[in-house]
Amino acid sequence: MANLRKRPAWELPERLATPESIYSNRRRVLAGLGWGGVGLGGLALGLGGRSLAAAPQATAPKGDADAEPAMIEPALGKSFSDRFPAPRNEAFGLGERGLTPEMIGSRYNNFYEFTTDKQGVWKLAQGYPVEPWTIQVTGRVRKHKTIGLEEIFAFPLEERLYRFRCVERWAMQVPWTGFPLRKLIESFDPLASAKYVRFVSVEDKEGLPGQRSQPWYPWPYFEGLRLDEAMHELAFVVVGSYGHALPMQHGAPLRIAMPWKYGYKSPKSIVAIELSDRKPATFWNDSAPSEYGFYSNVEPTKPHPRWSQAMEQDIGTGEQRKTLPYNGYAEQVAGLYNGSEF
Ligand SMILES: Nc1nc2c(c(=O)[nH]1)N[C@H]1C(S)=C(S)[C@@H](COP(=O)(O)O)O[C@H]1N2
Ligand SMILES: [Mo]
Repeated sequence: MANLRKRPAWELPERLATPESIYSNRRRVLAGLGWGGVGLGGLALGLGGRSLAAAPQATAPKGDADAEPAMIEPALGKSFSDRFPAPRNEAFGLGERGLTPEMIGSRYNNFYEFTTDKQGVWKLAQGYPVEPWTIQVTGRVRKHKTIGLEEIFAFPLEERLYRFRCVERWAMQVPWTGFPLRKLIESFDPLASAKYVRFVSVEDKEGLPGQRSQPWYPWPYFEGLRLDEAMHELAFVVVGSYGHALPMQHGAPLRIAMPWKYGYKSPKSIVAIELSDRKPATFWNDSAPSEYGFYSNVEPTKPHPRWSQAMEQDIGTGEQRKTLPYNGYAEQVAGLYNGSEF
């Protein structure tokens, strides 16, 4: 696709390339210190530390991917491939920022169902079966139902360029393909008592090695949004990236993108959606409540207990830059909040 700036893969700065799993261990999790970010804990972001862009490059991973840059394979294979590429909605742009090269963003993932090693997710995720796939819709809706991929792909698709910001302070810019979450929720005919939406990701102890090897986590992954957040124009159901259906590592066959929130608010590989009158619990808030709130809007002045959120690093360019309130979407979403949300 013409919009892609191709670059050699594996340009990740050394520190970013350090697998988080080296630092995290079971005891830390159980102690409530949580996950993530630990691998970046040594960064002197914004403190006069040397520029990571200039830091020695990561040792190129050995083996197949390095020798022979792999295609980014849609988990659906050829299924629904006729829906791509979808027309781009120019209302959602990146300003002066460029897109992150696909080979970087799709080789550096958080998907704990496979592994906590960000560079290992894509390999373990290859070939994970996503057909057939069903989504159970329950709760405060008039239309309880089970939907499949035919229903999901019946929504008209569009491409949007979105910023993405992980709480671990890495950031990227991705062309997602999908449709507004509002359209999906409206199709369930929610009752007036529906105030929140809850998502559940796939559970599969046999097929997902990270669910087997990390039994201390409250699998399956679950997330939630206030209904007005979920109905906001920016809340997006994602079925594709870079002009094709999603590769597994990005959460095929469908995931959510909430670009003004930290990345963990965008659940992957969703199998259930529930509309509720009560605020749902979330995977990371349950695991480490002092570190991960329910709202989790990107906010540079609210430090994470273990690190400042003032700065972020672009995984494509290595650039360190100031974190923007609501990840740059303040104009669109600040009105949803009164400032007390955590
Ligand atoms: N089911 C599930 N969804 C998930 C996660 C996960 O581990 N499991 N990780 C979250 C986190 S912390 C981030 S930063 C993003 C990463 O998305 P990406 O790998 O597609 O960039 O997915 C989010 N959604
Ligand atoms: Mo994240």
